[in-house]
Amino acid sequence: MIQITFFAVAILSLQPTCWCFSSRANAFFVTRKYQQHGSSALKAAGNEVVNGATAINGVTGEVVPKKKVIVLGGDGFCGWPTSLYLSDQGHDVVIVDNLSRRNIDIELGCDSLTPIQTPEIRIQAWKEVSGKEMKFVNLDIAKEYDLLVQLFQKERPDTVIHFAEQRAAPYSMKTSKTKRYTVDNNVSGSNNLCCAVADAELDIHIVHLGTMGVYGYGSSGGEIPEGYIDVTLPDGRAKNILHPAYPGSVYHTTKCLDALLWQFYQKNDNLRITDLHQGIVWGTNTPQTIKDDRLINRFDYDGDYGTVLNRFLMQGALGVPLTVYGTGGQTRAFIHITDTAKCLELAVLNPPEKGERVKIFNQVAETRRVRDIANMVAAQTGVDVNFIPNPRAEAAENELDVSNRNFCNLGLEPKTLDATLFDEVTTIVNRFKHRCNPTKILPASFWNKARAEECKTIDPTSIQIKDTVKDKSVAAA
Ligand code: NAD
Ligand code: USQ
Repeated sequence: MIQITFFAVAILSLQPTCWCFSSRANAFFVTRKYQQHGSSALKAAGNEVVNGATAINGVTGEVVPKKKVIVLGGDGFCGWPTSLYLSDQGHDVVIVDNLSRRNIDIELGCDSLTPIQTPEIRIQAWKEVSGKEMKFVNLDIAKEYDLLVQLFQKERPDTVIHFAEQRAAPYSMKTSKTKRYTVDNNVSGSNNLCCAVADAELDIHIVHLGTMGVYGYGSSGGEIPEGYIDVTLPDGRAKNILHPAYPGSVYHTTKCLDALLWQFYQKNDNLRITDLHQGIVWGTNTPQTIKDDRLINRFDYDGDYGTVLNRFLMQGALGVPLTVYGTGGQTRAFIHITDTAKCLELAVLNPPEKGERVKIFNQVAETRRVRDIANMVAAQTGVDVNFIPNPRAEAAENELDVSNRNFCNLGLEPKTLDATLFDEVTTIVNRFKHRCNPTKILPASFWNKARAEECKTIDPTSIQIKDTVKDKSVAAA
């Protein structure tokens, strides 16, 4: 009865350009296309009338059934803003994290440039600013298997988003200890997740954050499709297979191993799985994290965890020459953090059918060459571009052409690199630059002995933050 009333009101108030009804999981939902996305009138109607049974698709503006989502790794750089975004759209969110990333900060003697609060304070702050509850569970998904199964049985989620992996390529290549930790943690976590979903006997949709790096960065000579590729086998047999894996670090290798686990468990246990091959994420805050200082997102800037564009923006703001590795000829895929959250929402709302093969989406906005990005940041900030020996074993130059049609077909209009968005990051960096440890800026992990030898001239103590810059930031703090 409540739903009938709601849909009557929703239909009368929406004036869609086109819509239809369908039924899934015993609930009706409205599919419609809007001329304008994200109408606030629609939000008000949805939230008021159904009293929490629905959520909003922030990309298309559709009213959708609310989902219960467990976010593994929800304390991290991508997981935290995604959790807030999903909660803001009306979904029920439970965060699971073992805080290993915070412990690695201690191990490396480095910290997020932004002062991130404990999970408890973050969740309390979100409740105060939004009125919405989220739970936090401290659990190691790679080691605490029984607790993971029990959690699934207790919470009965519709979806589990899996961000909970060691995600830095340089950290994964640092020592034999970090190589082994990365494989143990990432592969065990993903295997445990699949086993736990099967053991819990629940129809849970797994959404995993993979990486563009599974395809490799050679120049394949054409567009990289989304996960699967048409090939011709000997004797002219046509086949569509998983794209060959060509990882460039131990970390990227774990994502290739994950991809095989998804294939196996989908086939064997009939699991619903979506694997998102994400490019390099940049930016820091989102419309949710800026609502309160206590919600601020992590910002990694060091040579192990900082990713290239955020590092360059930070270096530009500090007046430090930009650290371009080798010729800077590497072309990579990029996506802004606000779009990461939107892609996750689209994946959560569009699970594969039972029995469907693993859905694979490329989660990228655009591709850019590293030295071109450095030139953009240098032009904006006036710092020099410094070409330093490459600590990584990677192709000096590569082209990259990537399909992102799956997300675009679901309505995503991703943000591309632009000066206004650069300004947002620069503002954050300016505010917290007094927290930067300049000895952590240069690379400190080398892919092999030859790379380490070539990088011997790199001196971590050589980086000087311009005094005027540092004084100003301390005064502003
Ligand atoms: P992050 O390190 O900031 O977050 C990962 C979180 O997972 C951390 O909070 C960590 O404590 C937690 N975690 C790790 N192992 C765990 C375990 N065994 N049990 C419970 N929690 C565990 O990383 P991020 O940048 O947010 O990346 C999230 C995911 O997205 C990763 O899988 C990464 O590979 C993928 N990804 C990230 C980027 C990027 O540019 N940041 C790009 C593409 C893909
Ligand atoms: N680079 C520089 N200077 C720097 C830092 C990096 O020239 O100061 C270069 C690197 O040599 C590399 C490129 O920039 O060619 C990208 O490096 P990165 O550290 O930004 O990204 P990467 O190691 O590939 O890893 C990051 C995330 C990882 C994610 C991956 C997506 O840490 O979790 O999977 O981006 S992708 O690159 O598409 O595989």
